[in-house]
Amino acid sequence: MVGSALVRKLEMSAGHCIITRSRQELDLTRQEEVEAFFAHECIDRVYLAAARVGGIKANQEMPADFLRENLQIQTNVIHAAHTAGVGRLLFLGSSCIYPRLAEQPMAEEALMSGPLEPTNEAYAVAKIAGIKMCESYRRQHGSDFRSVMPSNLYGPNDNFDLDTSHVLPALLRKFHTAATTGGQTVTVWGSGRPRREFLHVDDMASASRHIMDLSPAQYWSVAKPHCSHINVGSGTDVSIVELARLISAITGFKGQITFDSSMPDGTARKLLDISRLKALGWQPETSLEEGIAQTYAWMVEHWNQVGETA
Ligand code: GFB
Repeated sequence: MVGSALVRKLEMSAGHCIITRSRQELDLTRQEEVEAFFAHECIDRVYLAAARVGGIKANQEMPADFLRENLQIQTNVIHAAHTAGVGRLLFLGSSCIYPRLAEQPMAEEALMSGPLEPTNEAYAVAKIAGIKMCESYRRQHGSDFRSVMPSNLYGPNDNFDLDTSHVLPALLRKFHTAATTGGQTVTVWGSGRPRREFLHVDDMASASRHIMDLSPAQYWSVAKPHCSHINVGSGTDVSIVELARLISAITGFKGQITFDSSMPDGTARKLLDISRLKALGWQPETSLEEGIAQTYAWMVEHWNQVGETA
């Protein structure tokens, strides 16, 4: 999802050549394959968006996979980029790096100030390691390796598999299915009380490009050597029940919303402090309503491919 949005964004301007590899062509968990790729291509800038990602259920059920694969991918890419002399790298993390009880909105300085949320601790630990790798390569080798921490992302090419997806695509699928098949109820996991901040993936791509293009002096005027990451979010959050009502209205569902209290809530609230991002001159453009309507249209248009997932 993020990779394809980055390519769409980069294709909008000339003057560079975009090099991509599909998962089938290059397995980023294989160190030798990654080293051979960087040795062969002449790469100036790297957007490191590749990761094993998933919603609350997938994170809870497969912590070993989330920890191992993300550590492998980012270690291989960051070190190979350094060895090949890549000029600049942008590592994409996640807002789950912050402590589960972090003060809201969460500033970059909240990193490692308290215990993590258990439902995604493994993934968060991998992402924290990625930030610290970028900082360490800068300290030891002078590498211009930067990090951005997005809030919950959504948009075209999202994962709509109900077992492994995040909440927004899951609810789009559930409400659409009920609305088009005469379903009377839609079940939302947990209490509906947790609050999340959602950002359209095209805004994330735009913010990533903006941060990548800043001069070192501009970036490091805001980023700090031991706290170098920049939060990227929309600046507002909604409760899961508010999100469900919004998606219900957009899909035209007329039935009842019920809650499955046997499913976990996860972090009570995740709202990022985006002061650093604003100081660097970037603002989000897509409202949640517009973004959901656009993603819903995309899902319906690609229903054959979406419907193949569970
Ligand atoms: O998006 P989500 O899976 O992940 O869930 P997190 C957010 C909230 O939505 C939780 C509730 O309180 C879920 O219980 N929810 C309600 C649902 N209905 C559904 C549903 O049908 N599917 C899903 N998936 N959730 C993830 C982390 O946390 O966020 C990752 O596990 C990562 O590590 C990612 O950070 C951005 O926001 O809780």
